[in-house]
Amino acid sequence: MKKMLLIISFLMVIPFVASAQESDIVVSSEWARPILIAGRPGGAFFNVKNNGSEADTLIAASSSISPRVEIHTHTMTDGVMRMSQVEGGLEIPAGGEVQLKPGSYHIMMFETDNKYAPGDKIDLKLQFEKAGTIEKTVEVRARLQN
Ligand SMILES: [Cu+2]
Repeated sequence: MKKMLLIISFLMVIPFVASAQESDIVVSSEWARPILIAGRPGGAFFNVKNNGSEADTLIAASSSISPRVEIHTHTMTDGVMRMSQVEGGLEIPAGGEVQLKPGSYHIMMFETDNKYAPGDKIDLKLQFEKAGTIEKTVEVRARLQN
């Protein structure tokens, strides 16, 4: 019985340590588009709020479902909408918020390992210049829900 209590108290220490490193960057409303065919690129979206007094930058993203994850934006070139990687990362201004959404900034996961339907979960690791790595479990949805 004593041994059991010791194990439980150890387990309770872990979440406490994790929350001690609370950052100024808050990622919310995360979701991803369904991936109908394995190997096809998938898109992930979320809001990033910066509660700090200094700007931060989303410099990289990764996921276990993809060997290549990029931060993208849409730009209009000669009347044609194109996607391209955000150069130098995506800046989140001090006290500001940036929305990643369809037709705008988004996370693109290439060479996906499987197909993903609504209700499935995708892990996403977001690396910020100052806030460090923020891990999210992103739910696959048919469309954006407000
Ligand atoms: Cu893209």
